[in-house]
Amino acid sequence: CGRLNPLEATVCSNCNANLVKPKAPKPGKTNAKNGPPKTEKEVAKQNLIERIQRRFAEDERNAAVRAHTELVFAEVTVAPDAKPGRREIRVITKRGISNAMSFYVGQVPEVARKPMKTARKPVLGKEYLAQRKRPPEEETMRITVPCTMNGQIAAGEVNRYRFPASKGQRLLIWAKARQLVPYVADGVPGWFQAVLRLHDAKGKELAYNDDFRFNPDPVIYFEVPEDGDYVLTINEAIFRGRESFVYRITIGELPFVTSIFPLGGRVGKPVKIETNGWNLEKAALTPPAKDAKPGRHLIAATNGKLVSNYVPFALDTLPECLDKEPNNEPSKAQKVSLPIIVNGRADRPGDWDVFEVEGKAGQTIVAEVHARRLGSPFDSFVKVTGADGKIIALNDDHYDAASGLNTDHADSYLMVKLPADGKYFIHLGDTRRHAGKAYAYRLRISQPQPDFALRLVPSRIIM
Ligand SMILES: [Ca+2]
Ligand SMILES: [Ca+2]
Repeated sequence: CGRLNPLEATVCSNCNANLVKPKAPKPGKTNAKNGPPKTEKEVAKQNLIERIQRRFAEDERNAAVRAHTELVFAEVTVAPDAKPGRREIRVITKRGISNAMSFYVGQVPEVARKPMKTARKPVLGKEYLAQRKRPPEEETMRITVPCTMNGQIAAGEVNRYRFPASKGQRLLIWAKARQLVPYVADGVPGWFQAVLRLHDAKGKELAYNDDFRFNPDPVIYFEVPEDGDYVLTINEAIFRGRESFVYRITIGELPFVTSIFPLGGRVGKPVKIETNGWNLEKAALTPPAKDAKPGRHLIAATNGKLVSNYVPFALDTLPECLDKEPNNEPSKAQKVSLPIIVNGRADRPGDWDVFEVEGKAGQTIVAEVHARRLGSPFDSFVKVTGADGKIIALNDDHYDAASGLNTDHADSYLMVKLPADGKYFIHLGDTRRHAGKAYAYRLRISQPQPDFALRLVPSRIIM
């Protein structure tokens, strides 16, 4: 039936067929039939075969999901000068190309837990049978900071990491979980909803994070209050678990950008970017290259060899300006001429930014916000009023099929045909009336800009 069984098995665990025991050569020895390996390449090949055979022999897979019963092992060598960041891995076979999986090149020493061997099918009322029986010595792993920890979460499991830290250390603890496997088809929610907790040596909880803003992957910034041992734990929010619930947590005094302002600029024009975040004193943000094209670019701050998280930065071709207070009502509106992109932010709770434009009867104008799509927590709400104060158009959220992992379509878009010549006011605020340094936006007010984008779903086709 093609099922992979342990080497010592005599009967297939799937179809009960008798199995012929493979004659696996012992490590370091060779099969007499083939003779001794002659070249370095042949030795390497034989070692690889032995490693693969051991891997399969050790695997006792009885996965709850059929997709997890087929295995591919890949060996990856990271070049010493490889830039930290995300790569894509796909499996190419005669039958086609697989979907892409994320693989990250890290920048600090790494540790990995033993892979999960079994996740027996949960049965209603007997979920405990699906829980992995991890040996006690595997529950807590000792690490030294900085470190990137790789692991997997089984049902009901909590993984612990114990490390010594010194007073005054400013630790960034940053988990990747949903970023690694964004969608699990039969999960609700359809991803590993990771939760981080930090405890002192006596077990007192010192820090906790479930989501970082609207991103389900948690981030903790922790200033170490005294020398001692600390324990970091990771678990699933409702203690679900399975093979695909993999994580990477990085801990260290690493730079991390929490927000930038403005969120973008005009192609070819220099722009001064304000950067907020953690461990950024000696870090410098690298803006897009001078000849970068319009679009969304990912930029990061670097501190020596250490690279922060990447944040989006938009480049557009239209003229730009900054939001100028006071502009909270039509009588104090900021006058702008079209087309324009306004870079602004909600400075204080309840802030409104109002912009005045001169319109012509029959003219069509568009007001579009880029905020959430550029990593801002700002949840925009836009309305257009005439000189008489009457609302002629409004929008809270606009669906954007190109918005990727972001399922919270908080950015606004509206298109309105002006009824008469005269003044019009575009009002912009945060739906929840929140404010702060991070609550930045880019508001485009312009004529419609017809365009199209072609997208292919799914990301692979097997003929
Ligand atoms: Ca304002
Ligand atoms: Ca909104």
